[in-house]
Amino acid sequence: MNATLPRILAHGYELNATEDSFGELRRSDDVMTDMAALRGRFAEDGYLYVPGFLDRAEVHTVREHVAETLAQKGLLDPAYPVIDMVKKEGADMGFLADPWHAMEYMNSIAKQNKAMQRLLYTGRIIRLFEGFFEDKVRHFDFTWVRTMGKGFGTDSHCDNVYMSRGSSRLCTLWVPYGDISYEIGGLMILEGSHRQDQVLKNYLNRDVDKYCENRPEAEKIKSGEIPWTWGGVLSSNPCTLRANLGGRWLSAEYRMGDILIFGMKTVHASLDNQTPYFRLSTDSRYQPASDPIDERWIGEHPVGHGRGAKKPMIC
Ligand SMILES: O=C(O)CCC(=O)C(=O)O
Ligand SMILES: [Fe+2]
Repeated sequence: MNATLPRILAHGYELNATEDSFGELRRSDDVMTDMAALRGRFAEDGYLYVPGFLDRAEVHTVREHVAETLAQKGLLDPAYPVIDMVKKEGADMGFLADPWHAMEYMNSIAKQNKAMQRLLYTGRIIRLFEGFFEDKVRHFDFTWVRTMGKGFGTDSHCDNVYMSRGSSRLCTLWVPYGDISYEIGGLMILEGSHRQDQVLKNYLNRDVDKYCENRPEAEKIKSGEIPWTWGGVLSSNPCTLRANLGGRWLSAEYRMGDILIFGMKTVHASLDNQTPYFRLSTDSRYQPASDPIDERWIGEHPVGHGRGAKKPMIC
């Protein structure tokens, strides 16, 4: 039994009932000054978890700006300091279920937050990826800003199904803007899942923006009436997924300043938020500048999963 841990939930399922089902992410601060070792660690683990890599004050500034935006949108409980990001009772985040509204919301929060742009796309992060890729770095212009209220986290998936039209070396950077206890719920990674690409072959080959031209819903997808028929989720039951693929779910009680990097074929999800606090994090994407790029995520207003991204196929 993981006796010292609180209940850790994902999609309502308890993850930490036994030690062979849940554990902590391996830290990679020991290989940060040796790029060959860092690449080796990434190949071995499918992720890099580096606590305290970023300046906490800079991360906090980003949080201040987002908290202010949420307050202006009327989503925070006015009885608490804005910076605590306590969700107002009844504040409806339902619009995030629609991928187009979610994209607009994330893009506007990210674009107006200069501190976020600076933190993610200049300085230490870019230097780290330059060393890691041994190349100039290009990042997606779109930033995924997650303001997760009480409730289920993100279901298990690989990022490949959302952004695989460019570089195979694309990496995700996940950054927490707050100290995130297990009850607030941050990102988790399925141990060894990046080596399961044969088992996951059919899943990994899919692209959420491809649609079947010869199916009845094709017209609605083409016209934009419905965003997609499949949202990219690998499984909404993290326990059966783990039982099938093996490995433990790995996570951490993140602190402001920590970073987590992972590849396109690493299975991940996030823990449920059991508290009234919003969980704030971003995910952003980086690749070698000389590789092709997935055009869906480029430009002032990236098309994302919108109409212009859809590709017909015969099923
Ligand atoms: O933060 C989350 O809930 C999900 C993040 C994610 O899927 C990612 O970083 O790729
Ligand atoms: Fe993801």
